[in-house]
Amino acid sequence: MFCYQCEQSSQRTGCTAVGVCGKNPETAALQDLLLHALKGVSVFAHRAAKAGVRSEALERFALDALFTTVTNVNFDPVRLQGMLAEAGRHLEEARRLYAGVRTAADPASFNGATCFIPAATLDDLIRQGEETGLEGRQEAIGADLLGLQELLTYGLKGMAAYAWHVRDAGGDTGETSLFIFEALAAIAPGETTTVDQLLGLCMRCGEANFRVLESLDGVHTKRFGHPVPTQVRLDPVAGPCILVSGHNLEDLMALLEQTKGTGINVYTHGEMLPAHGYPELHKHPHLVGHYGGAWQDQARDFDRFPGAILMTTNCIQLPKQSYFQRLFTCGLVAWPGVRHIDGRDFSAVIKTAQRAPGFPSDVEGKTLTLGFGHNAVLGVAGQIVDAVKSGAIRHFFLVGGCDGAKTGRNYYTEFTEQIPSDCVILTLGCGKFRFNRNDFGTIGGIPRLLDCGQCNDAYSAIKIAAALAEAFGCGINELPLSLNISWYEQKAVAVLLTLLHLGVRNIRLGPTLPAFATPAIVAALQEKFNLLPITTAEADLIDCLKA
Ligand code: FSO
Ligand code: SF4
Repeated sequence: MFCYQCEQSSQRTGCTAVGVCGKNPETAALQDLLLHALKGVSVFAHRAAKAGVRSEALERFALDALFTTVTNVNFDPVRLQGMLAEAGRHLEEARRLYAGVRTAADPASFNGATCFIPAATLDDLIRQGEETGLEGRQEAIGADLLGLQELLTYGLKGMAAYAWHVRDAGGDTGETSLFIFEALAAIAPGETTTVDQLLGLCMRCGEANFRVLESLDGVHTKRFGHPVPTQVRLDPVAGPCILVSGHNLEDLMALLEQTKGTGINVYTHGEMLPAHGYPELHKHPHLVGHYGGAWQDQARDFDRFPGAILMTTNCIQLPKQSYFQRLFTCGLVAWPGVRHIDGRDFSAVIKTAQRAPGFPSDVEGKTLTLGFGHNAVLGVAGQIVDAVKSGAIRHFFLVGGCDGAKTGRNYYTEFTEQIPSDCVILTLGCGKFRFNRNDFGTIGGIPRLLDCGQCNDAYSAIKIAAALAEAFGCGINELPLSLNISWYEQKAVAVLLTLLHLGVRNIRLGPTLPAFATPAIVAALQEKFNLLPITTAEADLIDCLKA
């Protein structure tokens, strides 16, 4: 296997024997094959769409297949086998659609990924997958072109994950899938794309992802109301309990409905924390608080949690035996042997919670305040602008993105701790767990730490920055604003491409630069956007504040 799609990649070059995330070579080969098959589907689906013929089933499949291959989503070879069988059927359908409208090449004259036929057994599928990995492609096109193709692919994966949530919440994602078909068709085996074409597609991916993030904000605020500043309890309440991790607010909503009146208390974990800010979720009195830290703390947190646990999206890790039987997955998340919930019938989760010991007593303790989405922050925009004009607020920092297990990520704790007291920190994503329990105080009643939500809520941070720029009559790059982004997996890649598409410069990206970004790719991004690696908290702060 060879995989370098996330920040955790081994030796900062790529995972070969086994993934640092726990992905084994068999699963890696099946994921590579799924992506290969989707490229084949895309070649025909893109051409058919250009001729005005579309298929909702193919468009859905594009999102499912890409999100499935995001880091820490699906570790289950059997589920991947099922998706590969589906891929074979979708490829037939895409070929048929294209054949019906073609004005150019006969579908039989295509080769490469368009000829994919899923093997009959799991072992043979794995062998097929091994032939589609990155090593062979690197030999064929070189590290720079491969790195750019992968930058695009990971941006598409991240965007597909966000779009999957849009669709799940009732939004329309057809246009997103059409762009995915176009982009994947351009990098299907046998196609030739230049550096400039690939960079162009990456920027268009950022643009498409901006629209996805905007839609996601729209569907979530329509369904659950605009987030409002909310205090969240961080300590347990006596009684049976369910812990909900991941990003899917729809799953949490369904679970809250199904646990009404059962006496079960529901807690958020990891990226689910911002759910408390949404009025339609917060109104449930049995959504009692948040338990634990970010995704990489799950083994410790789940082990100690005395109830059932539901993982709605990434980032799942190898479950410990101590909670294996209390753990459930839903949506696209899968781990071999872990019970999977289809169709949002959470009765098995509820039964497990009822049989588990639950928390013996209330623990009084800390709370934290969140819910600073764009609506809440822009509601006090006048106050913020006045505070900047009077000098009470000197500078804004956006410190957010993903967390991870590496010690180098302490940088973000140190960085925020050293930010002077006349500066405001915007945050989002799971990276905030490095510092969100610290008391940053307020400036003239405005909290110094404004939690905009999940990484899924990057739209809020962008909207706030754009509104500030408008208020000051300048561009985002001229604002007293520094972006210090931590990345881990491919959703962060999609958000980065969106920021670059918007022309945002001087972004600090850490804790390490992507392994797929060759020196030539890094040089290109530095030249165009002055993308910066992190150094030390002290030096980076001085640099941010000197402007
Ligand atoms: Fe984190 Fe995981 Fe939100 Fe990612 S929980 S790392 S970018 O999946 O999604 O920030
Ligand atoms: Fe390694 Fe990350 Fe790929 Fe997992 S997803 S195999 S940790 S590079």
